[in-house]
This record gives sequence, C-alpha cells and structure tokens, in this order.
Amino acid sequence: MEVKRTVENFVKTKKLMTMVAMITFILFLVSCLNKTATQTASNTPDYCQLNLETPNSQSNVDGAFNAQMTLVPLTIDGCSKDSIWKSADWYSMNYVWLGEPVDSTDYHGRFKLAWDSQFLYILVEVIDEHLNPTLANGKENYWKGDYVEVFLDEDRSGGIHQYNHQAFAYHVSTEGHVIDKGASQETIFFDNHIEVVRFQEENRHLWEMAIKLFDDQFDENSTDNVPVKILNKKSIGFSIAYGDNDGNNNRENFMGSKMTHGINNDDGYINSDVFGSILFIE
Ligand SMILES: [Ca+2]
Ligand SMILES: [Ca+2]
Ligand SMILES: [Ca+2]
Ligand SMILES: [Ca+2]
Repeated sequence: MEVKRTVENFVKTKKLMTMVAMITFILFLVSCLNKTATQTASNTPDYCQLNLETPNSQSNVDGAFNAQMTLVPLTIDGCSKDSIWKSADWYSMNYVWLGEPVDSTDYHGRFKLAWDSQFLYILVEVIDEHLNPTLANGKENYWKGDYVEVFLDEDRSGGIHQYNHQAFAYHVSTEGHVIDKGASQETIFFDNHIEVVRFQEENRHLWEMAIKLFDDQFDENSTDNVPVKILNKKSIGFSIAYGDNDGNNNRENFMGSKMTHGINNDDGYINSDVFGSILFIE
C-alpha cells in the first residue's frame, strides 16, 4: 500500500514538473518574440521610418519635371528627414517600358527632386517585394539586378551617347555602384558621380542620391574633371527608371518616368533624344 502511494506521488510530481517545464518554455518563447519585435523597431530610427501616407504622385507623359532648390545641403543617409523632402512633390515612375503590367505589390515607384549649386538630389521610393543584387560581380549583367537608372544630359543636346560622355545612363546598383559604358566601350564604374544610400523597411526601399553633373568634356581617363555648377532656370535632359528583378536572373520589368523612351522603350542607354527633362527653380 505504502509502495503504491509512493509510486502515485512520484507520477503526480513528475506530471507537475513536466507542466512547469512546459509553461516555463512557453513563457521563454513569448519573451523571445517580444524581444525580436523590440529589436526590429529600435533598429529603425524614428526619422527613418517611411511615411505611410500616400499622396498622389504626378504622372507626366513628357517626363518634364521641376527640381526645387534647397538652402541646406542634404544628408545622404537613405532617410527623408531633410526639410526639402517635406515640401517637394512626388513624381511617378510607373510607365511600363518593358515587361507585363505590374501590380502595386510587385512594383510601385515615385521620386522627388531637389538641387543646390553642387548636386542634383533624388529621393526614390520603390515598393518591390524581392530585392535582388546585381548578378556576378556587379559589372556583369549590370542591368539585370534590381537597380535605379538615372539618365542625364547636362546640356540637353540629345544624340547618341552610348560610348561617349555627352550624356550618361547611370545604372545605380543595390550595392551602391554606378555603372555605364565608357568611351573604350568597356563597362566601368562612375561611383564618384553619385553618392547613394539605401534604406529598407519591409518591401519599401528608399534610394537617396546626390549627383554631380558632368558636361560633354568629361574624360574618364582624367582625375581633373570638374562638375558643372547648377544655376536657377538651368534645364537638363533627364529620365529615371527602375529595373525589377524578382529572382528570375533577369530584368522582368523596366518602369520609367516618361510615357515612352524610344525604340522598344529601351533606347535611353544609347540615345539621349528620348530623355525627358528637369528645370531647376529657386
Ligand atoms: Ca537624407
Ligand atoms: Ca518586384
Ligand atoms: Ca549632351
Ligand atoms: Ca525586385
């Protein structure tokens, strides 16, 4: 009898210990989940959090935009806290140049423009559910990873620019490289032309850029190139686009700021006749 009671007590105690262990484990899991949520939130400074209100962005068939002058140089940190970004308009970059029409979870893009005498500033906001790096070492297949392409023609001359520098088609990669063809017909980096910092919050991506303007005298073999100073009322050739790769090792879509962009909407990297424009205003 005594032995039976002892066995029963032992079984009860064991069940109790198992329950206590399970409850402790569940409490531990809950505490871990809370910690993860807190860490994610605390890694995102308040001023970096993207503004979820979505005022309409302006579409412009001809891709002709205004850039507002900023009196304060911007901080290129991928955050939109700079005061000029609060007042500048959102412009749309959602004309489908290549690929099938997209829904707003696959891609949606818009941008703002600002300037001072030294830089053209661009803030790009892109919704993209898969951010894919440029393939290979960044130079290979540089138009096939997710990237922002900035087309610039400093004097609005128009014309062929594929292997000269009277205009540029800067491919800005997820790694922060700036890539285009050189006069030698080789693919080269122009990393010191554009300072870029990206910021990501889930499927939203901010690309903040400060861009130097170079004229047609730019020499890729010289270290003495001097950027052009930007003045009020100056106008340049400009378009902007996003190449969307969602894991198929290719550019599945190409979406831009102007309704059309030349032959197959893919003429911008060759011919600056197809660019839209920016007017710099005070
Ligand atoms: Ca900033
Ligand atoms: Ca996508
Ligand atoms: Ca030119
Ligand atoms: Ca993508």
